[in-house]
Amino acid sequence: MTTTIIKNGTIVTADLIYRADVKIEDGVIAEIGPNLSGGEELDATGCYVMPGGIDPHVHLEMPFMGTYSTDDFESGTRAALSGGTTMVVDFCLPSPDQSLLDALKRWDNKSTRAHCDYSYHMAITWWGEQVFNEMPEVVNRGINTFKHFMAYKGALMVNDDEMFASFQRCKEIGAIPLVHAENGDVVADLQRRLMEEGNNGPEGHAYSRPPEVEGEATNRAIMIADMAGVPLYVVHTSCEQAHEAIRRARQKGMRVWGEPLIQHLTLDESEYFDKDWDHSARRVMSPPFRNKAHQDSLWAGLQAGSLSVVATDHCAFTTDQKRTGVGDFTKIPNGTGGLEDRMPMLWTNGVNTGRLTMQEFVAVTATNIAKILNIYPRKGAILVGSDADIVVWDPNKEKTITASTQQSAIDYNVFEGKHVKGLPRFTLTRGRVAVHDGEVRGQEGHGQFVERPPNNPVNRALSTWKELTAPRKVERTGIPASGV
Ligand code: DUC
Ligand code: ZN
Ligand code: ZN
Ligand code: ZN
Repeated sequence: MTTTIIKNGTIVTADLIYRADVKIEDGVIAEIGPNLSGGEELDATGCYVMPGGIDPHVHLEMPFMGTYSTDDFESGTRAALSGGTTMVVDFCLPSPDQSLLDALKRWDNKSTRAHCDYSYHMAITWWGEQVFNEMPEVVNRGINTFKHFMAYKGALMVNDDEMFASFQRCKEIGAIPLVHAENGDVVADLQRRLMEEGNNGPEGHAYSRPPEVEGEATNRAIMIADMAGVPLYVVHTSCEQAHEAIRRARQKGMRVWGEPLIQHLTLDESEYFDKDWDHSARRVMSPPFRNKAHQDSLWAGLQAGSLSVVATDHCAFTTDQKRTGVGDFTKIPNGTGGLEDRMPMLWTNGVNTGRLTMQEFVAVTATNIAKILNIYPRKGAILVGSDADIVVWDPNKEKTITASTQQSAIDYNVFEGKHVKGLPRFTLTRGRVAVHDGEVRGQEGHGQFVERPPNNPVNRALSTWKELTAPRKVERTGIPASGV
């Protein structure tokens, strides 16, 4: 049995701040209290002992836009640990007509290299009887979330009837739907017009995806989720219009969660204008960066609790990969990195500025998502019996972010030159010290798949719509129209 004791630190959870040591036995928290001894000691003097971060939104080695995202489960989870994140949730993406279970096999092969624990969301990339029939087995395999892309027309996008059918299926099987909320039809039309007018540079990407397309799709997904009677998790909420829709739904009593990204909280749309092509293209992601007013809205949402989780959508492409879009912004692979920088950037720009309390920091980086994903208190907690996924956080440790020292495998960093204060002294993944004073000592294959049992909280629908016929049809036509 290996025993480790974190000594002399201050524990910070989503609820409490108190001084205590933490004893870890075989990867699990065994005891919390004063003056513990009897094992390898890690000195946490001057540090906060917090649940390791959970990033619920990453794309590692993802096939996308004609290429694969460059960080895989090896470099991606190494980057995560380096920044204090101890669990990631990736997206399993079946190709058109591919069985969900076959896609899962591919993801299981890729994730064998993970340094920290992980899980997947299953994406609904097409719709049909097979998908409908396989969804319960996906839940049996420990995956209780299904992702729907309302954008990427002609590729990943699902139509509203498909989304409605899938949301209803999610309700039946105890799963929570996720949405990438952008109106894919309008985006495609704006892209075409911009290209026709000769606006083919990276700034065209931002013009083609205004806040309105996100606000519209967020509203639409919320209404459809309400009709289906399911909760809804909205990924990468980037603007006031989407935040407003989420706020309104929550205020009415719906379980709808919004997830701003650290990139949208700290970088703005000026990154796309009057910059060289590479600079802007490296920052092309969907949704794009917004102006300061939208950033203020996201920070306010975290403070007020109308937004629940800070993620990264880590989907890293090299400069060479980005350059496939020279002359046509619609071909620039969408995605930015952030896994390694999420926790230090949020601490620096949230806690150090007074916008977030330390407990709120823990809530939005770990505890809230652990509860939503039904893995609390195994993850996201400092409690006896919880996995020892812990970050020992030194609030006085500083650095300037630069690609030259990052773990990520790409050749730049969107936060290049940003100064952060607040970094891990130690990161522990199930009791194993993976970061020690800034030195990363990963272990490929240490990471394990975390099963997430079904947990669909009853969402009493506000909608007065009732299904006209039951069971509904699985085909793309024949879904009864709303009776309201
Ligand atoms: N947005 C991105 O920027 N990259 C991956 C997928 C997505 O929705
Ligand atoms: Zn997305
Ligand atoms: Zn994503
Ligand atoms: Zn040391």
